[in-house]
Amino acid sequence: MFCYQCQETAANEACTDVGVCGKDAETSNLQDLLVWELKGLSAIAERARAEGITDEALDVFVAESLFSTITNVNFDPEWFEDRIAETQRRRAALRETYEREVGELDDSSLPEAATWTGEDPTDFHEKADPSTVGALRTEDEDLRSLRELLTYGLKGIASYADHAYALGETKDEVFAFVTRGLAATVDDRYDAEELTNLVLEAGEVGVEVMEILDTAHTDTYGHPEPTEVDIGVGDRPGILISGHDMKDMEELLEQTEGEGVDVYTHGEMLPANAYPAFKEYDHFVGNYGNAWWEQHREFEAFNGPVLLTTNCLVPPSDSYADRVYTTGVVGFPEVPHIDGREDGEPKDFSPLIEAATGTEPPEQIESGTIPNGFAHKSVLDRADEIIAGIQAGDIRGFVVMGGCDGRHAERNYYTEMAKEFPEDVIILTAGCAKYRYNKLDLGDINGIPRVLDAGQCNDSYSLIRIATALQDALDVEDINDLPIAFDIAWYEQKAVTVLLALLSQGVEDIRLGPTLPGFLSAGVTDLLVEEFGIKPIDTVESDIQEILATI
Ligand code: FSO
Ligand code: SF4
Repeated sequence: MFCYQCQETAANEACTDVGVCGKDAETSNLQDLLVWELKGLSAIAERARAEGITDEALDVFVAESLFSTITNVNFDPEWFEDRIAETQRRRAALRETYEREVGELDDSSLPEAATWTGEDPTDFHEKADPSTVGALRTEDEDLRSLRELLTYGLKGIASYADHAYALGETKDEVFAFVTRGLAATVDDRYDAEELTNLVLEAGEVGVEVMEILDTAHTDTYGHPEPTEVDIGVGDRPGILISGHDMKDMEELLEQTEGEGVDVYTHGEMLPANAYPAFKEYDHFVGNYGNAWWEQHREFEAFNGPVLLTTNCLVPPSDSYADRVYTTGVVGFPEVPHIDGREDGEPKDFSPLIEAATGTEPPEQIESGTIPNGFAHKSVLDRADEIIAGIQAGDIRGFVVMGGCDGRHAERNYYTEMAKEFPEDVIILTAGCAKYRYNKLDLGDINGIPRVLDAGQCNDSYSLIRIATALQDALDVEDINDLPIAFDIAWYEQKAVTVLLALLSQGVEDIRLGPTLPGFLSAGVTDLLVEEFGIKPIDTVESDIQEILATI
């Protein structure tokens, strides 16, 4: 295996024996083969699109399949064997349609990924080698780095498109870009410059897809409201829901009402607590625990069943594995899976309700509340107060410390940064990075909390909306002249999309930590440094000083 798609990759170079995340070599290689085949399928789909042949079901299949290869989503080799076989079936059907409607496809004009066919899992395993179908098939390091950077950006885009699709929001342009981008990574005609342009375009499409998802969430569940989320526990059995899928959240709350069980969020599902539609449920108690990487201890102490709707799943310990359920694109061998929706019918979460009945209530691990619900509407509703605060000098500026949390001890940097900023600095956040400082009680400035949490990683879109609204209000032409600095933490591929989205908005001088991506070659790093001023984090002391000098 060879995988270097996340921040915790071994030695910041690559996982080559087993993933630090727990992914085994067999699964990793099959993921490579699936992604390669999706690229080949996209090469044909791109030609079909040019002739006006589109297929939304196929686009969604591609998006879901890409999503399943994001870090900590699916660890089940059988899932990938099935998906690879299905990709080949769908590719053959698309090819047939194309040849019937347009004319014969010349194999010599297609990449091998569009024509290779394996008969069965044995063939898949033989083919699934990193140097044949994975990152290492590209020898030139800069080209490899750009192809992978684009692929990871597309994975994030695909995941957000998939969530929006579940809520009935979709845009063909997004799927069209995913098709074009995937096809480009197996097309030798694309040189470094063209791939760089596609990487930057992925940022623009990233903003677009986050906007679509924002509309899907807010049209369906209302705009998040400032909310003090309870982090204690009730005295009834509980079900814990993690991940990002709000449709799953809705159906779980609906089906558990009146069943004598409480529902709690974990990790990235915390922002569900701020949506008006979900606040209606009395048995929705609050949030339990912290970011994804602390789940071993926390799932164990929770006592009740746990539902993983998306990343981030950590291979479960024996002590609670029998209480874990997956759904959507998440999977783990031997862990029960709640099937998808059929014909508009909701998913059936009754196995979790049955499993919860009679269990001990969650063990109390914390108490108190944490503030949430500061997405664009609730922040911009107070724009006048914020502008007045800036003009009066009460608010010196803002630091965006969004992104991901993770296991590395160096991430303590973000806690220390939050503590060390002077009291006239406001922290804007989204994603699970916030767990490093959202329980610190950093106070407020004239009633405006010093930590404004917009929500999930996809709600980074809110941070862009807030920045552009401030630009208008303060009559600042260049986003970089605003009193806002960016100190982003990354872990998995959605964060790559968020980073590219910020770059597409012209944001410069972003600090990125705790390490720069292992998949960036020296050449691509130079490009990001020269063009955008991206820099690694340094010490708390020097970064605070530098940031304060710029805001
Ligand atoms: Fe994982 Fe966290 Fe939201 Fe990231 S829970 S790490 S960017 O925030 O994606 O899924
Ligand atoms: Fe390693 Fe990250 Fe890949 Fe897992 S996802 S195998 S930790 S690089």
